[in-house]
Amino acid sequence: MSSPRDTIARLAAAPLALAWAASAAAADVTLTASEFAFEPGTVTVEEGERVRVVLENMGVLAHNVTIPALDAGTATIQSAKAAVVEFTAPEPGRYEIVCTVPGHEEAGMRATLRVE
Ligand SMILES: [Cu+2]
Repeated sequence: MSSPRDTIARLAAAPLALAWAASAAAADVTLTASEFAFEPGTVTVEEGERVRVVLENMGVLAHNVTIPALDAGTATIQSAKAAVVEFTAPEPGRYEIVCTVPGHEEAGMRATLRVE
């Protein structure tokens, strides 16, 4: 059972908790892979934001998501599987997203990470 005093303490702490949540921005992005493309072709996030990219492999071949400039990427996953890569958005600019399975980038598996 919580006493009225506990309730008052919780209410007093609430604005602080909300402020913290607002400053700890995070972006959830889903990228689908197929032969041979990523959808969407551009992902936009904000500098300093924690980014969580979920790769869904909708193709028949194995694919991955790799951001070479950030040294970040998912494992290479089979058809109908999903994988996650998390990173902190770097300074504003455009960063290449590719699939590193041989031949796939050349065939069109490229996207752009835009950091604002
Ligand atoms: Cu691929």
